[in-house]
Amino acid sequence: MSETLENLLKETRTFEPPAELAANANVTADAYEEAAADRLAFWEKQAQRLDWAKPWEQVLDWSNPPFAKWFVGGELNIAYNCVDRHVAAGKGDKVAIHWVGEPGDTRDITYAELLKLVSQAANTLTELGVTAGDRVAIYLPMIPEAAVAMLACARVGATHSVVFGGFSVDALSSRIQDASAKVVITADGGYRRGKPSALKPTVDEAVAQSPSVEKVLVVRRTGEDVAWTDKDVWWHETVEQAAGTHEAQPFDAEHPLFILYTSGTTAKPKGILHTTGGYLTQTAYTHHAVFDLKPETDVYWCTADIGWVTGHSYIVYGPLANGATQIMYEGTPDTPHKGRFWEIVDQYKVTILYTAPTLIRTMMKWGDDIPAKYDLSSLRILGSVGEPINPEAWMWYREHVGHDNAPIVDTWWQTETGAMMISPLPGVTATKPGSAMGPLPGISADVVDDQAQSVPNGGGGYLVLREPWPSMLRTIWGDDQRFIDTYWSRFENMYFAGDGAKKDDDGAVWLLGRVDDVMLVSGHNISTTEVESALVSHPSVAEAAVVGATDPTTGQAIVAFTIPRGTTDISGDAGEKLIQELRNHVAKKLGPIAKPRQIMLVPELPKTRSGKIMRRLLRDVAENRSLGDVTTLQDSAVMDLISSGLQSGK
Ligand code: 6R9
Repeated sequence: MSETLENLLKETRTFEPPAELAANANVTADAYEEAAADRLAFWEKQAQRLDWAKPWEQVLDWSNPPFAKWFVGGELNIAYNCVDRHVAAGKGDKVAIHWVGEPGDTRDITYAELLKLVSQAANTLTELGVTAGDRVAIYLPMIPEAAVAMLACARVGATHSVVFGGFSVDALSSRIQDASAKVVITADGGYRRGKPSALKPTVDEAVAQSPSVEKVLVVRRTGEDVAWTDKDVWWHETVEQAAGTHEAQPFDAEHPLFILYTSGTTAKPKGILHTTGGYLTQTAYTHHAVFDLKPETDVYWCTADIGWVTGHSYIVYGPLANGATQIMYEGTPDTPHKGRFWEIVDQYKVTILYTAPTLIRTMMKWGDDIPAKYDLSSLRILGSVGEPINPEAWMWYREHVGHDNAPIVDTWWQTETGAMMISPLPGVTATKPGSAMGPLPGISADVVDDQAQSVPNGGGGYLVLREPWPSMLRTIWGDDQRFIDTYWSRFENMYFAGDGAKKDDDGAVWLLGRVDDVMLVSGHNISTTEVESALVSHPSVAEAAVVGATDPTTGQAIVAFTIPRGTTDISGDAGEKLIQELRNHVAKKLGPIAKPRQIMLVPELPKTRSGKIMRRLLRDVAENRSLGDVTTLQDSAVMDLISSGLQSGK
């Protein structure tokens, strides 16, 4: 990139933590000082949140960068830490998971029940021939068995690879093959949008292409008919019949815990490898610190899918290591009605909610009256993850969900980082709408320019991490060289995150989207995020996605795809008038350089299963190309919807 990112958007609003929360917060400002004084001693202290079977000899071995070893020589069992030890501490009757099925069925699972389920599943995996170091693929809907399966793998030392239920045969089989998975755990199907949605046929096809698979363990969820092969065994005929006790063995702190494939926008997906001790230390610590979790009184809900890293770190490992009581929801937010999320918050008196900007913008689109119908007063902390949260979406979240006082923690991290890296602390940080604020204690994040120099306040550039952190990826599965090339070669001795960022005048960090998405307009680097945020700040706009399309005069020109808010009239001339108004609105907010060449009003945007906008596909539309790889798209019909809307001139 020729010059660093323009610094367009200014935000002056700030929100102090509520006094009572600050007074009782798990983590105070001292944590920053403590970590700054001695980063390794700080992480060593956090590791003591866990039960270790054998203590470590060295906190960090960084003698062969970028290959880190944390808590060298230490041994622990992850499932023991997430389940057994809470039962041993007398908390067996505490609910671990309030599960809510989409059709309305529910299950409350205590820690004692979870221990039995995980032990049974561990015994079954052992019986199926799974031993420590083997890989197991998990392709399940959001049912408790998904968490049980992950914990059972961890318990026996098998490395799990969770694949989003709903990914195609190709996506599933390439992931199974890349990891040479021995067993696949799946279900007949799950419920989505009010109907059973089959999973088993996809698995059958994928397994037929994957010679490494010896057994397929199948949970019965929908009860629909499924084809059966000689590799298949039913969960209810094995796990549910297995012995309910299992002795957990400790594993090395660097034992491989899981592989998770990043969406892979172009080439082959990358199998991000995480290990045991450092990963659990940082997920548990950040869950405790950023959500201020009080395990005895809080009801925590992370709305992510288990197939996304957020589900791994903040549904399964972090919360369970901390002995939390949490909600797990199977379905979509609008089934059977658009108030479903708020109904669950109201019914279970959820105190901490962790969701994604895409969901918040969708709720904005559906209208303020929907959350207003429910009692959301139990909510005391709101989290956001997955994309930059536009300032107006942040304000909406605060006003309509957080009753104008629950702090919002905008948490920046990646599959690769394993746990949160940049976020406010709810009892410490005065927050600004749209900013993830600053690195957490023990984390060295920075923004640098092309020459790897730290930018001053007010400057923009690339987000980097200067020091190794406990939950960092250890490599790309089977491809150390790609690990080095992708993350450690852009700048010397720094991890390159691939995100653009800026520091404002107070030093707060603003994430600006993926560097690959940055637009170069007449020699200026303009971030997609800032233009999108400017569009979303217009009262008629619910969501926006912006891309740079080739342009003969400006190099690239800004093309925006915009979803109008629920009640906006866009018929006939009104649509054209709105488009002109929006172009002027952006120019006024950000300056004439950022004025979109073209704005299209669309009903939907293409998103990944974790809710990220796939700008690459929109670029294809904007440049009149045929669409690239759509296998990670949540709903493939969306692109037809967008293209047909465009052709008919809407
Ligand atoms: C956890 C997760 C990682 C990418 C990351 C960045 C974007 C995530 C964000 C955010 C701005 C935040 N991202 N959280 N951008 N603010 N709070 O999302 O992991 O699916 O691997 O995506 O998501 O671009 O680089 P993953």
